[in-house]
Amino acid sequence: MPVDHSQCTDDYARYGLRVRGLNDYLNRSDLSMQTSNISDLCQGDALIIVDVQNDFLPGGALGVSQGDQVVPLLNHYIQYFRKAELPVYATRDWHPSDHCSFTAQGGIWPPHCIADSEGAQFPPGLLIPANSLIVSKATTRNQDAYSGFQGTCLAQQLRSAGVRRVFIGGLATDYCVLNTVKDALKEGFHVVLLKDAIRAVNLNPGDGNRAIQEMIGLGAATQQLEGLAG
Ligand code: VGL
Ligand code: ZN
Repeated sequence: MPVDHSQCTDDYARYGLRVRGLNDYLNRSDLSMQTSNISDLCQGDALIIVDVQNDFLPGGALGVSQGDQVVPLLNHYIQYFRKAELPVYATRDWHPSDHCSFTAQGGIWPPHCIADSEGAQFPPGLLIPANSLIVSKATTRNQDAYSGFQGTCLAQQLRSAGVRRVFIGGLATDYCVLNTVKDALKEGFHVVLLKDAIRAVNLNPGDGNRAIQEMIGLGAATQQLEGLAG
């Protein structure tokens, strides 16, 4: 059921809580959030960090160009969610060594994000809060999953935590971010794509930009830390 987020402020007022939005925090720093009717964080919001793992960073087994640049941006977003005491979720690709998506098994990818390997770890510079929920996906040989919702309990966990709107960033724009955003929308969540905190594989030139347009076309809002409207 669609949720009207204009109610968020009222909820806070009703429970006598201070409304603490992204803009409050940003006003205290030199960053500015684009003007948006959804720029204030409120109860029911969650951050989902998608597949920011060593193998997807430059030099990794499936390195995404400039993939490392999302890390400091995501750390900023994490800080806002932490200060607002809102939940943070992190998905990770977590494959067996003979996973069907690997070229040796007829898939299209080099071996990557093998469970427990160094390449599957989150980079040490990514400051994932200790109480974050980690969602492992594509953990069995015969199934791939680009979406953090596929074959996981993510939707259920978000719902039981009262989450209605998810802010999504990470890697890669044209695969796991795209499919996680699409499933989040299908599951009835409002979605804000963190446009500055995503990077694309771009197997075909323009894949990343097409993915962004597709997500927006399906109903995702966008937000970024700096600059003009995204
Ligand atoms: C991904 C390719 C293969 C991703 C995962 O996280 O976007 N891409 N497996
Ligand atoms: Zn994978």
